Amino acid sequence: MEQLHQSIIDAVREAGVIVRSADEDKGVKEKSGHQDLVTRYDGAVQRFLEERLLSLLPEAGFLGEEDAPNHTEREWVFIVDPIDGTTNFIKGIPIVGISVGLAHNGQMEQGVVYNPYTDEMFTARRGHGAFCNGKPISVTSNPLADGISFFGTSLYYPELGDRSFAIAKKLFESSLDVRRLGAASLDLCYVAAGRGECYFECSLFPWDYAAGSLILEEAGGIVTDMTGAPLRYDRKCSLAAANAASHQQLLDLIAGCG
Ligand code: 2AM
Ligand code: CA
Repeated sequence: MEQLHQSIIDAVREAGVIVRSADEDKGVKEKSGHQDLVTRYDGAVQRFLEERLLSLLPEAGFLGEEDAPNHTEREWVFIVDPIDGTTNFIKGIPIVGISVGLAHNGQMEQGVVYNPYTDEMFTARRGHGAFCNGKPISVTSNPLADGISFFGTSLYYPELGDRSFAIAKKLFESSLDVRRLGAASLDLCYVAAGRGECYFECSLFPWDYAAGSLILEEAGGIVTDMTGAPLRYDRKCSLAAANAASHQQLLDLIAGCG
């Protein structure tokens, strides 16, 4: 497992070279709509990772953002977002995650999230702790009142906008301040690394949070959906993630927003 983990990290680091050396012209196209964009690099990085990862573990299935799922009923499944934060990537905002999770019978066993611009490699194996560039990381013990609150706007679902901003407004009033990074995988890693205390988003796909959720848990945090139920990795989910000291407070605040 340790050897496999290192090989996954190596593959993700190589994928980072592709992202970092992207042309000015990224070949931007609309996917489902005006706010849902994709570049030719999303597909290229996914193809690179699919080939590399399946060569490491040929019996695994593969679930990625950019293509059809491949044998996701298998015991082992890679769950991959080749570029998390595509809009940041297009705009030149250096907050982008290459996210690779490895699930075993529906439970995350390994998580790797790499920001190729800051050269930060967040990693975790179940039961072995969480790391950034090889150094152990852990959540803070701050209550929300002393915390930074990350959130995502689920912008692909305009009907969730009012709810997202209502919760964000409450967090703005109840914590030190709010931040919106634009890459769910890194929101989770930032809470894991103690750069903030909580994160929520009303609707995400498994590839956005698979790796980051394990990294956060291994750093001592708690992540559930916004009702407090365990995350699922086979369909969309809302996300409520926090250090252990403020997770219940976050759930209560969300429930208080209706
Ligand atoms: P992306 O950059 O890979 O598209 C921003 O709020 C977060 O939502 C990002 O992590 C973004 O990932 C993710 N996201 C992208 N497409 C989505 C979709 N259709 N539904 C929900 N979340 C999405
Ligand atoms: Ca993506």
